[in-house]
Amino acid sequence: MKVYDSFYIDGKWVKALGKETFAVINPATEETIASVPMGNTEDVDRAVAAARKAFPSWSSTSAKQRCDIINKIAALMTERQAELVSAVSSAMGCPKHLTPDLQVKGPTFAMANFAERAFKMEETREAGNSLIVKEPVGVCGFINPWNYPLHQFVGKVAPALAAGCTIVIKPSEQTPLQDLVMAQIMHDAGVPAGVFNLVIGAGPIVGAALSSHPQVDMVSFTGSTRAGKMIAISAAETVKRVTQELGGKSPYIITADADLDAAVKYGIDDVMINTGQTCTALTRMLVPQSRYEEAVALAKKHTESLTVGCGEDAFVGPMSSARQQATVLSFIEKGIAEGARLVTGGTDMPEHLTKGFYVRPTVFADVNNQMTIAREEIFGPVLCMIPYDTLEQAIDIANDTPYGLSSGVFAKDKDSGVAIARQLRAGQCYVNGGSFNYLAPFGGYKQSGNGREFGDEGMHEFIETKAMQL
Ligand code: TXE
Repeated sequence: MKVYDSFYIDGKWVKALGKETFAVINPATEETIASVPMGNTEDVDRAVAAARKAFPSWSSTSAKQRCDIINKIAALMTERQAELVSAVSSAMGCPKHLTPDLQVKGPTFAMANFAERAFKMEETREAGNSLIVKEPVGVCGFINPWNYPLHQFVGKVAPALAAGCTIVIKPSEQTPLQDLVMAQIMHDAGVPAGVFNLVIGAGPIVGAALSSHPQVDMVSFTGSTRAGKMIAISAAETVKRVTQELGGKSPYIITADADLDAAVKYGIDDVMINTGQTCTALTRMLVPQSRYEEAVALAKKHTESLTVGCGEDAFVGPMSSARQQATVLSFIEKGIAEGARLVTGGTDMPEHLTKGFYVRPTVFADVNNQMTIAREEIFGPVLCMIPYDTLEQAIDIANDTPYGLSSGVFAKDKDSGVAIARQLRAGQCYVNGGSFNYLAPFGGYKQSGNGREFGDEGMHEFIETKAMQL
C-alpha cells in the first residue's frame, strides 16, 4: 500500500494540514491500495492563495509559451501512460486491457488539442467603436467525480491552462491517484508555481470551500445533480461563473427500419462499458412494438455474451465502490418490485466471482417511462427497454425526463437518424453508432448541467471578454 501525505501547492509537494486520511480501495480485489490525506479548509486557502498570486504573471504569458507547456504535458502523459493506466484502473477496478482506450488515450489527445487553442486568446475583433479582447476568467476551482477521472481532469485543466487561468483541483477521494501523477507531470513540464494546485478531500469540506471561496472566480463541477445544485447555490453567493456536467437518463431510439442486431449491440455495449458508470449511457432503449420481442431476445444474447470480471477477457468490471454497488442493487430491486420484466442479470453476484463490488449486467423489458428505473440515474450496468407505437411517441418519451445530457438514434441511415436527433432535447446525440469526439463540445441541457467541456465551446467557459470603447 502506498501512503501519500502531501498536496501539490505553489509548485511544491507540501504536507497536508488536514489530519484525516482516506483508504483508496481497488473495487475488484477489495484491497486497500493507497492512503491519501484529506484536506481541510486551510489547505484550500493555501492553494487558492497560491493560484491568486500566480494569476497575474500566468495570464500575461504569451499564447506560444502556454501552447509549448501544454504540448509538453501531453508528451509526458504519453511517456507515462502506463502509470496513468495503473492509477485509474487500480482505483476504479476498470479492466486493465480496456483502460488505455477508455480512460487515458482520449484525454492525452484532448490535452494536446488544447495547446493550439491558446492562440485564440490573442484574437481581437472590432464592433463599431469598440475593440473587443479576450481575458482569462481567473482562479478556477475544479471538483471531479470518479467515473472517468482523467477525462474529467483534462476537460477542465487543459482549456483553463490554454486560456491563462490558474487552478485548484479536487479529485474524488475514491480516485485521486491519476491527479497525483498529473501534478508531477505538470511540475516536470514547467508549469510555473501556483498555476496548478491539487487538494484531495471530502466534497462537503474541500469541495464546499472551493465553491464558496471569495477568491475563486469560477467553479467547474462534474458529478451528481444533487451536489451540483448545492455547489451552484454556494457559488451564487459570490456570483461565480459555474459550469456543471451532471447526471443523465439518456434515451436511445431504434427505428423500425434499423439494422436491429447492430442497433441493439451498440446500445448494450454503450450501457455496459465502464460498468454503466457513464453519464452519457443510453439507458432507456426505445424500441418499436413491431420489433420489441426480437430486440429483447437480442439484448439478452448480447448482454449474456459479455464477460464480467477484471481479467484480460473482461468487458464489465466491478462498480467503483461498495456504496455504488449497493445503490445499483437497490435500483434493480425497485425495478422488479415495480413490475418490470427481468430479462437477464439481477441482484445475485456473478457465480464465478467471490470478491469485488460486482453487479451482473442487467436488462429490464416492459419498462414504462414513469418507473423509478426509467426516471432516475442508476449509474450501473442496467438497461431499460421501453416499447413505443409511433416515432412521435418515441420522441415524446425520449424528451420526458428532467435530464438532457445525451441521446442516441439508430435509424435506416444517417440522414433519417439526424432528422430524429434534431428533435431530442439533449447536448449530444449518437447517430447510427457514432463514437465520442474530443473535438466536439460536451455538456447537457436541462438538469444535466450548463456549460460545455472540450472543443471551442469548452474553451469559452474560461474566457472573459472586455470591450474597450475607442
Ligand atoms: O457523486 P457526488 P457520488 C451521479 C451518479 C451516482 C451519483 C452519486 O448517479 O450514482 O451521482 O455519486 C464532490 N460540495 N454521478 O455520490 O457526491 C465529491 O467529493 C462540493 C454522475 O459519488 O456528486 C466528488 O468529488 N463538492 C456523474 C464529486 O462531488 C461535493 C459522476 C462527485 O460526487 C459536494 C459521478 C458538495 N456539497 C456521479 N458533495 C457524472 N455526471 O458523470 C460532493 N462533492
